[in-house]
Amino acid sequence: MSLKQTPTVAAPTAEHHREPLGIGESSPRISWKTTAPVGWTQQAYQIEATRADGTHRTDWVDSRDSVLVPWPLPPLASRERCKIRLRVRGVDQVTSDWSPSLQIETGLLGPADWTAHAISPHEAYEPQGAEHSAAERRPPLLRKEFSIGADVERARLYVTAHGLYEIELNGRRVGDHALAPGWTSYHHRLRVHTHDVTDHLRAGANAIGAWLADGWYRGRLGFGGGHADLYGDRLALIAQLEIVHRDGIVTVINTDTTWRAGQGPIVSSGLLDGEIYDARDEPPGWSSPGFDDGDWSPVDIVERDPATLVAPTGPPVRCTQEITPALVTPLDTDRLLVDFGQNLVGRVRITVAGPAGHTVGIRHAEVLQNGELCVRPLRDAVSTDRYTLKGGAPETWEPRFTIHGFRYAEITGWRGGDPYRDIAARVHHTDMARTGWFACSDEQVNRLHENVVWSLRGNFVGLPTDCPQRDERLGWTGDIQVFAPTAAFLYDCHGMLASWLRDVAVEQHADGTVPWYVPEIPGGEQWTPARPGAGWGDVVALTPWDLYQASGDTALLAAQYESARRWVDLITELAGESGLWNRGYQLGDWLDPFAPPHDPGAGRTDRHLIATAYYAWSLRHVAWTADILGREDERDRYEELARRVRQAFADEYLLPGGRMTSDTQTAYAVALQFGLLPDAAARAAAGRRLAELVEAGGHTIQTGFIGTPLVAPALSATGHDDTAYALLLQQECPSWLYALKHDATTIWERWDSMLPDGTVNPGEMTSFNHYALGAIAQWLHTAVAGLTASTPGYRDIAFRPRPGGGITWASAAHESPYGRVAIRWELQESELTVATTVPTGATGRIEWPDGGVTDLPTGTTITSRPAVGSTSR
Ligand code: RAM
Repeated sequence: MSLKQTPTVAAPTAEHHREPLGIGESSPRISWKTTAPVGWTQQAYQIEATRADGTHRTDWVDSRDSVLVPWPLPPLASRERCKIRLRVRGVDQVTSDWSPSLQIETGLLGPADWTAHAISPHEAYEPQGAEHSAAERRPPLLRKEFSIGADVERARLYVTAHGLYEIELNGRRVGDHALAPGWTSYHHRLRVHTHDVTDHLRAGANAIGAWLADGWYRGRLGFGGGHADLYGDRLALIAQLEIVHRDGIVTVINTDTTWRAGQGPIVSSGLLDGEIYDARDEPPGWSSPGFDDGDWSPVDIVERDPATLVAPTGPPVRCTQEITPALVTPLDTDRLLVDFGQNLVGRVRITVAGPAGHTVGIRHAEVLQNGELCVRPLRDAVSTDRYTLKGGAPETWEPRFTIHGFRYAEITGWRGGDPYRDIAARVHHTDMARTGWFACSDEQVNRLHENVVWSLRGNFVGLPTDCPQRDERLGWTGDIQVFAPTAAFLYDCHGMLASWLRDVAVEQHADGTVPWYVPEIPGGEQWTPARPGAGWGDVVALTPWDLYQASGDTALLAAQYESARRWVDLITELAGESGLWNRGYQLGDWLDPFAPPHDPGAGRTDRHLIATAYYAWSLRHVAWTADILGREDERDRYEELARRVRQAFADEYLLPGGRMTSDTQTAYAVALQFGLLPDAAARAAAGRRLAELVEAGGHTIQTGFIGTPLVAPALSATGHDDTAYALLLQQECPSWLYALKHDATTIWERWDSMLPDGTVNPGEMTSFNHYALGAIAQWLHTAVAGLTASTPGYRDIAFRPRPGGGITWASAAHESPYGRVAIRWELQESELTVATTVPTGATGRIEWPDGGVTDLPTGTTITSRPAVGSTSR
């Protein structure tokens, strides 16, 4: 009897959504992962959609594609629910069973769907130019009561705010999003979340209540004291609660002038300052029906163009982990020092009991000095939460509208209770799916990798930020530009970054200048007005491409193309005939350890060499993008420009004999990795010189933000893996592992954020949670473990294990668009054994250190080969 094994298909996904409720795409693209016997190839797929008007099956579509295939049906309408499932057929004519279903639901797709208004507490009298009083600035509560019948079929809440919000229905919190709606370019795009609130409603009287707080909208942001009211000085809520009854009738509860505004227990709340909360001011039952809001005030309608309301493309911020104290040290009778054992981002939850009016304070810091919190690196961020008890039974509290970057907390006013039980740190960030893992035989390298993961988590809060602790926390373009490939391996951050890149495009200046950080806020003389900066502005050309490599999503390239083109056109104008970008302000190899601490841009590599290198590299990316988008004329034009700039670069910065005008690691690494050298001989010479320089530097780091991500890959690409390993495994300052001596649990901003003598770097800019220098992790994934995508979306996978550094085994895994890709290699005596996993729909091959190639079937394969080369340290 022939027993043909049938393939199985997992539940499909729509676009890059983790939770496709309230999506903004009317024709979402569909992806799925198949598990099939070795050798199976998809020949066709068929999609079935169940909509209100019945179930529809598409014809079989002859295609091998399974990632982001076009929506096969008429577009979805606003609020439409649709169930999707599919099956696939192989070239062997064997058909799979139907996959499990995916439920998709669109949000409000157009401005006409909005009947809710933006409402804000009534301002009675507003003398021109008068400052708002503290009471007026106090974060308000808003509420409304309504009545419904027993026949609720389903209910949806579409909600956003000027400021931050949390919603309660009948006394119970709606959803678990934190810091919603997140920070976007508010004037252009304000994110709306959709919640299923069916279970919150009941027959008869109901009440909806909202907490509001300053957040990014009107809270103090930025350095040098910062600025408040950057987007406006009035908080507002926009909520549309749509209740569908069993007979199809819809009741809509909108934010409008029938709502009431009152004072809540939050005295003040700021992202940088922390939250002050007086529980004695909690109005009991305020978000339930029957509450007497007679002394609350009316609300005003304020301006908001519904055309600027957008659906999320990525997951919300959430609490993703709770950490209990690793060590609690009493400092005084009622003062505790709590060490959570991990530098993290989020907030502290306390459970306390005591008399009404007693206040417990929580201060935060990333490091200690002399046994106390070291808060100097926070600069003007106060980062202090204060909770005043209402008295009586134990009270549990966590601030609502702030987050801090910390490993240590100092609790003042602590009263009894077991701190190990009653204090917890709650980690917050964009709730992305983890997609990448790495491990090896060297525990220190594993910790380094773990630190990169933690710095990613700490800085991805709806947008990619530079640091979570001090008075900054901005969407710096250069930091994510160098880190995006690493991030896209570790987490599915496509949706979050796609949203941020939209903001970058809308905030790009009329002349094409890309702001240093987005959203752009005043930054003092150095940053405002923004000037075009190499490595930072190039985010618009490089990052969409990096995300495309991970996801295979060409729509992102299309969406960002104009922005990328405007950037390179601007630089072309600045460079003029020479093809060299050698004018204007540049950050260069920012934080080169040889730059003076007060002038981090004054690194040893010629800034204009770096600028011209980036210019050429971005031009090529624009040309490649144009090619994919079928814009052939533009492709040819940018390719030709790129060729000229490469030539100009070589003429200007490459000396006869193969040295460069800046004889630095960054210069050679950039030239190698950005393809700027004329031929193989020049590449080999640059690789040799780079290796010499790394060895001459005693394998300590001699590069900043620009060079650091490129040195190890450039060494690997030119046959100097051993040198790259020595660089990785160096422990003296500056090095990656140096930080571990100081118990680092995240990646630092400066190589010596903590000085060798254990004191905190006195520089103005000393973050302990900055992901840029963590870009080395991508070399761990692609070279140490050897997992690389050779075509976008991991459709073709090359496993290139390069054992070295005394490491005896390494492994990496990535949840790719086709399914799990994995490798684990092990050196035993003189044999290298490699176990690989290739998902259905992808191809895989091993490229051995000795140059041999093994083509792999799908599934898991174990292969061995005599080991070559040195593996000693
Ligand atoms: C610092 C930021 C960021 C960097 C800029 C140039 O203020 O922390 O990391 O991109 O400077």
